[in-house]
Formats: sequence, C-alpha cells, structure tokens
Amino acid sequence: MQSTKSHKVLMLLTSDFVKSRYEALRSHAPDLQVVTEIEGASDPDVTALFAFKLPAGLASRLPNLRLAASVGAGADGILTAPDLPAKVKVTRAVEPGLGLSMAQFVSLQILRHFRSLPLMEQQHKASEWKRLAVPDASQVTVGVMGLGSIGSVVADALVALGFNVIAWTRTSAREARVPVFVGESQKDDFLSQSNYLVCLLPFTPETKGSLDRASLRKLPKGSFLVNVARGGIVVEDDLLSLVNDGHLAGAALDVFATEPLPADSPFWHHERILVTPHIAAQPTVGPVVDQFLENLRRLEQGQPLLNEVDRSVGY
Ligand code: NDP
Ligand code: OXD
Repeated sequence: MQSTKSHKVLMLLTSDFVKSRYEALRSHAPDLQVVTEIEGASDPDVTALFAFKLPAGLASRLPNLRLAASVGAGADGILTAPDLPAKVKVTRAVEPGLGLSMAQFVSLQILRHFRSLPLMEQQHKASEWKRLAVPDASQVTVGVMGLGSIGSVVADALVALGFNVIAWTRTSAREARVPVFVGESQKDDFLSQSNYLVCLLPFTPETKGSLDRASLRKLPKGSFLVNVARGGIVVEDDLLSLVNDGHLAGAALDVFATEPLPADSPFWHHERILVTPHIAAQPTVGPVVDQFLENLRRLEQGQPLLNEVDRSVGY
C-alpha cells in the first residue's frame, strides 16, 4: 500500500467500538500519525477524521480536514455536525459480513415473535406440554424499508425463510429480487401490506421522524416493528402509544433517539418491546480499517473514494 505519511488522522475514542478500530489502525499502519484529541484552538495538520460522531464545533477547528470517515455503516453521526464544510468528503463502512449479521439479527427478532418464543419459554418454565399452532410464513408480509447494502441481504434471508417480502426505497435505482415500492407516493401502499416492518433506512433529513403515528397507523393491526436503523427515524412516543393501544403487537428496538437508552425509558421492562443495545450488526474491524487506509491513498491520488456518501441526500 502507498504511504499515508502525509496524513494526520484524528480519532475520537467515544466508545469501545471506536477504540478497537483505533488499535487496529495503529497496527495496520504503524507509520500513520493518529491522534485522539486536538490540542489548542485548532489543528491545521489534521487531514482526516475516523470516528462515529463528530461533535458540533470540532470541524471548524480542523481547517484542512479533507476526509471524515465513519467507522460505522451509518455516517449520520458525522453528517449531522452543523459546521462540517461542504468540501469535506464523507465515507462510511461497507463490508459483506455486515448484511449477513444483520440478516441473522432481524430474522431472530421476527422469528422470536412469529414462532412465539417468549410463550414457549414460559411454557417451559411452567413444565407445560402444550403444542402451539405452526403459523404459515407465506401468508405473512415483511416490509423492508431501505434496500441498500444491508437491506437487500436481509430481504433475501427473509425470502429464504418463506416470508412474503416487499421493500421500500427512495429511488428505483437498485436491482431487487423482491417487489419494490418507491418514494412517498407508494409508501402508504407498502405500509398497509407489512405485517412486520423492518427499518433499515439511513438517518437523513427526509427519514428523521418519518415513522410517526400517521405512518405506523397505516400498518395492519397487529403488526410488529423491528428498528435496526436509527432511533431518530421513529417517533418513540407515537410507537409506544400504538403498542399500548394494541394497534401494534410489539417491537424489537436496537437503536434509540438517545443512546445509551436512559434508565427511565418506558421501553425498558415493556412486556411487548425488546430492547437491545445497538448490537444488531457491526462492520468487521479489519476490512473497515483497510478501507479507510485505501481511501487516504485514493485521496492523495485524486481517485474516487470507496463508499463515499452523497452529501446532497445524506447517505
Ligand atoms: P444504504 O445506503 O446502502 O441503503 C439505504 C437504503 O435506504 C437505500 O435502498 C435507499 O434507497 C433507502 N432510502 C434512503 N432514504 C430513503 C427515503 N427517504 N425513502 C425511502 N428509502 C430511502 O444503507 P445500508 O443498507 O448500508 O445501511 C442502512 C442503515 O442501517 C445505516 O444507515 C445504519 O443507520 C443502519 N445500521 C445499523 C446497525 C446496527 O447495529 N443497528 C449496523 C449497521 C447499519 P435507494 O435504493 O433509492 O437509494
Ligand atoms: C452503525 C454501525 O452504523 O454499527 O450502526 O455500523
């Protein structure tokens, strides 16, 4: 690999997730200058950021920043920084294993509800031999919102499990093996058929708060939500009231508007809501670090970057 010595990289060690990427970067590129904080008012030597979140006010202290790379699959933690100059390129992590981990996680959540696992566990605890009816997946529609690098793998896995799968996208640009509904004009049609709704949209100005009461009410009564995208896409109070009033059968939530989920959140301990701590899937460390190093090299060569985000649409 071409030398990356001309770069100074800032990594913000905001979590163990980022720390493990930091350690991998140090070992994959021992000569690369990597700092974890900036000293003084500004650092003109920092050319690249490798982080999950970019706090407001930091970008303005990095006048020569050229690349802001997300260590995660979503780049919203970087794109939402209000002072990120338009000239800075933004990338995100994409790797094949991520879709598969997500497919496992989403299938787990859907099957847990579809095959009544909590009830089976209760029966086990009560030593109760009671055979439950086996439901027919072909009569059940799973709607996957977002058919990107992850959503498309999830959709294929759910088809393989026998579900009727449909998807919703912003444009008709993607190849798809399932029926696709496109844009706002087809959203209600899509929602009204989805017995399980899987959210795999990026968090953008358009998707923020888009799963509100009006949208969630379009789902058939008794539907189940799996949100593995970003908490801010769902209006959490609306979701809670629709679960409480029985319109929705329940939800599996891996992401929240505020993370970690505050201790007083009503989602904790809710009988029909399962909370997991943003662990549905994670890009594998090695490929993500290699992608970042390759992008530093491409930046030098003036070549197109891998997995660059289109800043005009936010993903
Ligand atoms: P991609 O960018 O590859 O795909 C995004 C998909 O969403 C595309 O199909 C796109 O449509 C669609 N989309 C975007 N905006 C809209 C809109 N306004 N209306 C309808 N459809 C829209 O993303 P990935 O599949 O790689 O990742 C999806 C998200 O999953 C990430 O942004 C991240 O937030 C989340 N994630 C969560 C993890 C977890 O552990 N919980 C782990 C990894 C990712 P089109 O095809 O037309 O472009
Ligand atoms: C994410 C990730 O974007 O974990 O949520 O990669």
